[in-house]
Amino acid sequence: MKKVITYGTFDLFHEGHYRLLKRAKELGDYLIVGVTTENYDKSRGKLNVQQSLIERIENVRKCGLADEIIIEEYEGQKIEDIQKYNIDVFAIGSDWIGKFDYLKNYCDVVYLERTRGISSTELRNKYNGIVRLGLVGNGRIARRFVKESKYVSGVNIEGVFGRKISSLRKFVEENELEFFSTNYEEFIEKVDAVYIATPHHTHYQYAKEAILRGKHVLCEKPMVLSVKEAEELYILAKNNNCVLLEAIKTAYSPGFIRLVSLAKSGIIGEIKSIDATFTKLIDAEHCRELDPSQAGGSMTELGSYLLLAFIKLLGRDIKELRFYSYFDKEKNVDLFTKFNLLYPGAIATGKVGLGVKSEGDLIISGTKGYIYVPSPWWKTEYFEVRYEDSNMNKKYYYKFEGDGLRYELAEFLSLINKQDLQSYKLEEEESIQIIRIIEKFMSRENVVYL
Ligand code: C2G
Repeated sequence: MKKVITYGTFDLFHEGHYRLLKRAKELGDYLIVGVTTENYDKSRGKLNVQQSLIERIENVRKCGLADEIIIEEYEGQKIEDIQKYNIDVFAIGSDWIGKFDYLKNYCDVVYLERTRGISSTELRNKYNGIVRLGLVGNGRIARRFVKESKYVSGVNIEGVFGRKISSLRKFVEENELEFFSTNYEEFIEKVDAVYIATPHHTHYQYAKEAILRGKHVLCEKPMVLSVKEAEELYILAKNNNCVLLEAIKTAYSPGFIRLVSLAKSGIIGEIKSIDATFTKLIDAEHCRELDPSQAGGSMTELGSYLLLAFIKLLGRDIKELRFYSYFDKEKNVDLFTKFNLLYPGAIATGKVGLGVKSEGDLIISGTKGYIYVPSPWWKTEYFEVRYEDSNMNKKYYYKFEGDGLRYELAEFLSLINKQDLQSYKLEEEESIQIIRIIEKFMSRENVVYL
């Protein structure tokens, strides 16, 4: 008897799951399905799983394809199961290609092509709670986003919108999507929500058109480049019952959320000063990050992360603002900017650079002690609370999974599911204030030239 095994979360059981199990079963005579526990999913960084283990097991049982159902509880279990159950074939979807090659020492490993779209109405009626998402833009970040999305339950990336057919075609093949389109209206009709990852200056138009057609929008930072546009979009989103979320990934990561609550709990006394740095040396001549016609520059590219930390920790009441910048004079883009935000009773200093390198850490100084977050603080994972008496120091660790895009996606989906238009992790007013400061910089108001 040929025995096949496969594993999965099987949350919100759908046609993709069914087709996978059917083809897995056809590879042998007896199919064992491993369903993941909540703890195991947590440990592998899978977010937004909506059904309980019992419900998910029931989903698999009801489909009638499994001869036996087991529970996957820990890392390394697959090897043990394969030996214990005398397995001949391990099967899994092609979104995991390569990942399970190590099992070839124990049995055959088969990657079955994943089911791409769930957009046809026939299938659609059967789905519950799965958001069909479209990507606006097919650059580096969109690619990373697709990879991260497999760690978030309840979403299927259906298609991509862009301008160049040849690169769109390649993107769709490489990322196993259902479709691409160069026509925004047509693209928008096929999805429930969009992730906008195009150059900054194009966000506004894409977001607006999506919202006007009732689609939820997750938009890369800076969402837009002026307060007027931001306010307009947030109002439009509300009127159209759409979630509009700015994708500053740090804001949604567990480590950063804990850091903010801890710092504000008084553990270091009153916060008097914050220093944050984020630099990323860019050497390519013709890259978007340094292109003035695409709103490039250190502040527009990286400023949102620092401003998020300052506003989360010290609030929106900024009394004075000054930027000190080193510009590429020909291009009129800032290669480095140091800026001060003066608050009543506190000061925040940020440094961003695309042409200057520095240590990317964050220090929150208080009247009783300080918090040190080592580089890369924007992927907040580890930090220390330090005091004069070092015996009192404390260390904190929260895993930051992957490159963090899964956190913003999980928050976005959870808002859609709860029909909640506002995230406490990044409130509308906070997002607008971040954009206000970037806009001030772009107007060159309060800029001192180095
Ligand atoms: N799948 C598919 N098509 C989809 C969605 C999922 O073929 N549109 C496949 C996946 O590739 C996987 C199975 O269905 O083989 C279960 O998917 P999930 O429930 O998302 O579980 P997953 O996170 O892929 O579990 O130990 C767990 C496994 O390593 C993977």
